[in-house]
Amino acid sequence: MNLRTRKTVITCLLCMFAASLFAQEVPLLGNIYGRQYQSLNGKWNYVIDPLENGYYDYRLMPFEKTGFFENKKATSPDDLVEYNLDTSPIMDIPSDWNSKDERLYVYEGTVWFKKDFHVTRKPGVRHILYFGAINYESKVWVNGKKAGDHVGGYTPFNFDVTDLLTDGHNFVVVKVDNKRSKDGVPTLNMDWWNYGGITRDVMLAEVPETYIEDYLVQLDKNNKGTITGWVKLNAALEGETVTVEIPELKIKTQLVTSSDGKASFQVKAKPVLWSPENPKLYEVTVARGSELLADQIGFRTIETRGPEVILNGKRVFLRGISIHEEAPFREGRAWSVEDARTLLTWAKEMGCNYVRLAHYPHNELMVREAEKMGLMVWSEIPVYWTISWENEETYRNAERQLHDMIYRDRNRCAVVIWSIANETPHGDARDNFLRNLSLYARSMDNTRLISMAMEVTAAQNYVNRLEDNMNEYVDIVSFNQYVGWYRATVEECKLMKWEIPYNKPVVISEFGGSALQGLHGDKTERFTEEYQEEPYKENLKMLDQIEQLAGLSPWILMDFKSPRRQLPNIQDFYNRKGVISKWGIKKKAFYVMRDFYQYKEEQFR
Ligand code: GCB
Repeated sequence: MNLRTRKTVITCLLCMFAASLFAQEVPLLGNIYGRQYQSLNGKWNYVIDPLENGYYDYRLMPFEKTGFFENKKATSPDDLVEYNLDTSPIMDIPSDWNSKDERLYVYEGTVWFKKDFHVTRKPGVRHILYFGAINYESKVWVNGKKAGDHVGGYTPFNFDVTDLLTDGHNFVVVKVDNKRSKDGVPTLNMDWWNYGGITRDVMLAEVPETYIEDYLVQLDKNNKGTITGWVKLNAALEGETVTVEIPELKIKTQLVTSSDGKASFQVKAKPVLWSPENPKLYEVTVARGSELLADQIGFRTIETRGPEVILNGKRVFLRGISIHEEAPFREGRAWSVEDARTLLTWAKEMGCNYVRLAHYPHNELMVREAEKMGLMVWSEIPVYWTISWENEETYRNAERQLHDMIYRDRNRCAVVIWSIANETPHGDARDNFLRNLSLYARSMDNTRLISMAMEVTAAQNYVNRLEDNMNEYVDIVSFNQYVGWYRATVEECKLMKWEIPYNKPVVISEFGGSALQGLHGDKTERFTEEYQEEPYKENLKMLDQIEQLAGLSPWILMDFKSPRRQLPNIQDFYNRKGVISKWGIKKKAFYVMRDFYQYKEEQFR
């Protein structure tokens, strides 16, 4: 063993020793669904704790040893224990609590969750507790001992809990707090429901002591005849052999890790390229010893050329629609494959080849389904409206969410755009914040396009001019605009001129209007389907005049819950800008979009 190898082995042993003493957050496991895991979805007990009495004592000092995380039981009739997680009500996880318990409909605060589970301990096996997402802040204990904390409601995280587990019965307790805060990401104010809870899958993964932490397999950005990527182990071990196989392309390549535990590769290949017309995915396996990860991966290139978006070397029009992670046919958050399929099938029926997943990273299954169905994806972080631009902690939080979004989905060829913000106010502090985010995104992934939803909220003498210092830092110029709904009249659409002084593709990230599905009347009567149809018709004519127009994602596929939307009998806490109702009924505007996309498809054929 040479000196360098010896040094890395020692570092590694020290890391393993440290890890064996306590639980810790570890880098996210790539491809969680391709691993060996036990699902911890299902029945969890919960306790509503508005005063956080399970966490703080009466002097508001956090409990160190006692607290609801202890999951204590009275052991004698005179024992005083003022909670009982076992006999508390039960909630199905994943879910948002707002739609599960009337008392929690508009609740913002702490809820405790507890789940019992069984583990068979085996030598050489580590256990990683993985949460797809918890909104917004969470603290996790296993068998009464701290596993870790997390902030941010829409990205996954995981802890190595091996040394907290016992052979046989175990329990996990999670304190979830969805209180909004000024310095949070998102901040206090937003136009969607602040669903609280453990909103995505929970898994306990089993990995060997040294395991494949993550990998990347993609088409070379500059060479369609080459597949490139890397495999990374959790330990900085040199000389380890890993294998990447793509049987259908007759690729089997053995790699050897360097001292950082990473091995890169490049192989010649001529894959059938993934596209909306042919969303071809290849079976890919990444293996080391007995550990094998299976994935389905597609290959494509995406770039811009002047005002054009180019997919696999060919100009494409992004026929899109915006979507919130809101469940179809029931109240609450969407989280399952079925939810994803329903929403995305509607988008396909409209003629889409692209979806804008707003305003935060959606669950991984949604992105995977979009990929299978041939839908390109815009993925976004909740840097929304007016967040605390000058606060460093807020920046770190946003950057962490951006990192985790890219990290989770960088093997998904369907994702073509990373969006760093939505409708943010101009100013130096904001420019600085977003510039840093954009540079960070590019440093993590230079194979995709970067954008953000800018805005145009006024016109002078009917001239709408988009000016934003962030132009330099995006590949696609996107903006939201609501002519005919929030400003000007539908008739004025005809008079509007658009000046976008940038030689880049323009994608209109939002436009639209509201209608209560089934409410009919004159086209001058707000909230009727006829009224909603008009801005759609007129905006499409108006926007199609924009020279650099390369795509659209009107607002929005389906009605969604929002506390901002108060109008009784019309809104009832729903933003009604959906072109489909919550119950799957299409409004008139849906068909306007479908016709337009038919025309665009023909135009770009
Ligand atoms: C917007 C926002 C979106 C809102 C929408 C609306 O510009 O980006 O989050 O829901 O307008 O309905 O007002």
